[in-house]
Amino acid sequence: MSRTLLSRRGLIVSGTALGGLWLAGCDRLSQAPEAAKFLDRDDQLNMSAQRLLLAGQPLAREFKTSEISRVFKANGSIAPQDPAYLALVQSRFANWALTVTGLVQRPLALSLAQLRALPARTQTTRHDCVEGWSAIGQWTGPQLSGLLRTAGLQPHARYVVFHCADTLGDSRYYESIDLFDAFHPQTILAHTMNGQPLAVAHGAPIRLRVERQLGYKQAKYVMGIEVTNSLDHIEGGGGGYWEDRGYEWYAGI
Ligand SMILES: Nc1nc2c(c(=O)[nH]1)N[C@H]1C(S)=C(S)[C@@H](COP(=O)(O)O)O[C@H]1N2
Ligand SMILES: [Mo]
Repeated sequence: MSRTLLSRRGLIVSGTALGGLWLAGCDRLSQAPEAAKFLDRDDQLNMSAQRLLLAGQPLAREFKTSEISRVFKANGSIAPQDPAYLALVQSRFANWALTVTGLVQRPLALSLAQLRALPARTQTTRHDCVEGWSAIGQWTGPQLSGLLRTAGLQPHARYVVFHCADTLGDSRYYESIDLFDAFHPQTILAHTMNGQPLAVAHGAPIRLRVERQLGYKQAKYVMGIEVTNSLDHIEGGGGGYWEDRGYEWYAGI
């Protein structure tokens, strides 16, 4: 995977690499209980440092409601045929729950009603698909940052992975983002599009909106959120369905 030195992922990776080097030199020290305490604090400092970087992150452009596209193309999976998903549609997602698992302090399972009751952000943004079309839509849903704070990240958390309900060929759709995008204010789990409950074609019951990234990062049919420190063990290891097929993992625009 090629990356520019200045990519945000590069910053995290090199930060981790430096930490690793430093730790490698301090093996004996780290066996002492006092040092262990210090190391814990060091991890927390990494997280606060990341939060500080986040504070200065620019927002994606937001549009006026009058600029919402009259037609917003539905693309990729538009009617998943997976039996478990069809059963959820049948029951209007009454038995659906979004799970938050992995490197968290408190795993969560939230019903659609619970997600809809959370404070929500509404944003009108432009979606850009690599296939060469764009559309402006209005999205409403809770910020991902709120959910992650409720679940509490473990110190080694690096990525947030979205597991989807749809299968293309014989692979499940999935996506992943780093903590910069996960805590970005415009990163939301949209349950509402243009003021209406999200339609199946657009990813019901919830889909990710990570506004500074291309269309394929906007995971639809999100069933589970997994916090990890590596993407290597998931599906093809590329961090997403399309990334496993050659697309760039970092799809910033
Ligand atoms: N689960 C899932 N998410 C997905 C896809 C998909 O096929 N399955 N397609 C991606 C692509 S390439 C695009 S452009 C957008 C399309 O979103 P839309 O159907 O709301 O236009 O969803 C993205 N998220
Ligand atoms: Mo796309």
